[in-house]
Amino acid sequence: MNKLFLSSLIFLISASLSKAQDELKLWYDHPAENWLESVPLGNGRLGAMPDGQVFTENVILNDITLWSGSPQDANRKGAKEHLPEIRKLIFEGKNVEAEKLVNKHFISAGVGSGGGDGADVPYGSYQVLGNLKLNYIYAKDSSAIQPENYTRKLSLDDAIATTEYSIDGVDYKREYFTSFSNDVIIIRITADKSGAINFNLGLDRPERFETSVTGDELQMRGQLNNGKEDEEGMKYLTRVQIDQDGGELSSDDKTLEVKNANTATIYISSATDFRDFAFEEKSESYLKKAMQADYENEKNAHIEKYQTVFNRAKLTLKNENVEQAELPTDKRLMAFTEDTSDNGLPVLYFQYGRYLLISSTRVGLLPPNLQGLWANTVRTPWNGDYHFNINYQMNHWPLDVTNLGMLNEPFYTLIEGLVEPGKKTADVYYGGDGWVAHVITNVWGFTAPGEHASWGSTNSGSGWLTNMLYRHYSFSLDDDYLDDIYPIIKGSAEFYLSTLVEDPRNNWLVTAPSNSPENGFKTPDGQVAHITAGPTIDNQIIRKLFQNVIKASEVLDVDAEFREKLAKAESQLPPNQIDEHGRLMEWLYPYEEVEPTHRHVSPLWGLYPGDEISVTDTPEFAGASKKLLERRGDISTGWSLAWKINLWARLQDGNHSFKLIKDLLKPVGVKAGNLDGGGSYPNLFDAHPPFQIDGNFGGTAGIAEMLIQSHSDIIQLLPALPDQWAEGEFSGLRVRGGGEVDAKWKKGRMISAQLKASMDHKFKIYSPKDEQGRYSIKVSDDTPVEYTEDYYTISLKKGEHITIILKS
Ligand code: FUC
Repeated sequence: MNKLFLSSLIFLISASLSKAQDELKLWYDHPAENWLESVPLGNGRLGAMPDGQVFTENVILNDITLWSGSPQDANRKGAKEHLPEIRKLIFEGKNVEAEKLVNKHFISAGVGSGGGDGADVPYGSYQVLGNLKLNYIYAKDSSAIQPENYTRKLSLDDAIATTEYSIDGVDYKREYFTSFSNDVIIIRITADKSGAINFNLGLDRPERFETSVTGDELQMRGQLNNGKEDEEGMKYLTRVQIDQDGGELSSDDKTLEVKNANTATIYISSATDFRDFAFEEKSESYLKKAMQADYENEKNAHIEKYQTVFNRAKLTLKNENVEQAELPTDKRLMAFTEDTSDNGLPVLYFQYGRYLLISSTRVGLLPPNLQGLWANTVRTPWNGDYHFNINYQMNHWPLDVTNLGMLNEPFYTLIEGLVEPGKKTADVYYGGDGWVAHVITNVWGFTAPGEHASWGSTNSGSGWLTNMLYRHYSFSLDDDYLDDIYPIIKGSAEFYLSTLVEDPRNNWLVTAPSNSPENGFKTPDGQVAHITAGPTIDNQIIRKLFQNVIKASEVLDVDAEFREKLAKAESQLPPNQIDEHGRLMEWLYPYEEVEPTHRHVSPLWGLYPGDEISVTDTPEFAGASKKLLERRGDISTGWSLAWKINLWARLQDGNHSFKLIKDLLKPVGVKAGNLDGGGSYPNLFDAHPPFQIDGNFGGTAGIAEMLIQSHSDIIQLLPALPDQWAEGEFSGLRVRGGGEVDAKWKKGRMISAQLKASMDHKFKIYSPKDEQGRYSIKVSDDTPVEYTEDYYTISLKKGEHITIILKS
């Protein structure tokens, strides 16, 4: 194919695809009738979800740091004295008896997470900050007028929401954003007739608040329950001021009122004393600075900051179903169940995941919790905490591949904060070295096991976390970062090295007690147990951890002796095993599962997010993984569907991944007449149910995984492209080794791709022999390219790039 022809082809494709790319928005033709119909805004600290009602609007406000509870020592004293007995019972096959002992002596002290309802116990809960309640007043009584031309929108291009309608001959517009510039929430109300804006507003929350007006400022302040006797927990202060043009501003002791204004801009500033004693001053200075800035300047600064991050990755799929793509988002979601040819919807979902990640975490602060930073109650499901048996990790799956690597910092900082408390937990329960975290944590550094053996004893949580810390290094190759994480990942490896025990049947080194996240099995005598030794996921995680620490110590040239110990122990870890049905085994022994379709697909960790099982290198285990995945079935909770998108992508079955995208996009909610089962709410929040943001992030990662893979340091382009996505393009997807890839494809075949190196690295690109000649590599200079055994290998220096084109 000649060059000229190729570039005109690429131009034509880009032109035909660009229309769909303009449409990155969620929109509705009616106000939100419940929380899950309203759109989320967030600047990584503050969140806002306006319902867009015409007469009485509620804007739900959030602050990612707002937690009840307090630090506590939840380690159960004397736990390790029971360890030998627990282990003995496990190895004698008396799992039920072992589980009883775990429940008695080896769970957290106190009430742990309060059964997931821990708002008033020391564990605490992430809580809604409050409600901004607005009453809009029009010239005529609400019973006499009806709004027309109503639209409500969230633009992902500029992170701004709008509500527009006409009423009684006046066009109104509200513009909302959580500013990435001056860290406040801003709502601007305009009308096309002067003096037409009339409203009053107040603030409240379900409990623990006082409101007052000082001068022109409405304040809400309070103190949450720390779960201890004095109940003196976290303090917060929210301030609201209005900047108006024309008309009058007045107040009583609880509300602000605007009459006959031409425009009104509402500024909401809020802060808590989480790690910050000067929070009252801070909330004041944020407010002042934002109000001093010109509105348009503030908005533009917000857009610019947001776009610098958001625009780093783009995706377009050719979409011929324009009619469906133009439907309001709730109807579009419904229509997708019947007709999946609206390729713009998965693209929107992909970019929405990136938007949500950018909006729910910030460098220097906290990572997204179970609901990102959007909660509407003081008792958030599962306390809106950080779960380590899938959820917290899944929240960060799209981070590197979709070019948001800078948001790894809060993920890292939370883990770093677990090291000191985790050392105590390691000692009190296991007499172990290093540090450990189990299944849950809060912002107070909780590392003890959960309060029930059936779910709370998984102790590979910290291993999984540290593997993700290393994964970020694989993408960035930033040695300073490796230096920072090394003590953390080493400490995690030290824990397992010091606490693994020999399984008497095979002399393998195993964790005990532990469990395969939340799944139970039948013991040979027909009883149900969870507690076991060496579940497959633990073995895979620890194997990877030891390998990572070995590699890191080599790069950093430290700890040669420790490296040897790790290598020796690694060789004694249990291998993956296949049962008589040809399925990958979940436990060390071929137990029968209690719930064959259990949502956790833990033994497949080695396939994704791990990489020890792959179609190319370990086809036998890939086949056994597939059999297990088939046994689990597709339908499950939101995050489980999302995990399976990634798993099928690793099995290189794009059509099956696509089928799971359809499942993840199944409408859930009051109007869909469906409140059960995984899927998506009208605002495209993931339904576990209830709302849990992990599925959004896992789905985004899954779409990326279908388009590009780089596990085991091998780049695979379009490894799991479904038939439905025959034509498209992406840019800015990242691969391990510090590379960034742009690609275009047509008729399911890649026509051109570019790999840019952001670090010096030897890249390997998979191009199987039977299709040899399918790609030729055109290099920007004379860099040599090797082709051996299915792979192109090419060394690039930082800043260099290569073009990969379809060979004629
Ligand atoms: C894990 C899962 C549940 C839920 C909870 C928040 O424990 O097993 O399904 O997602 O986290």
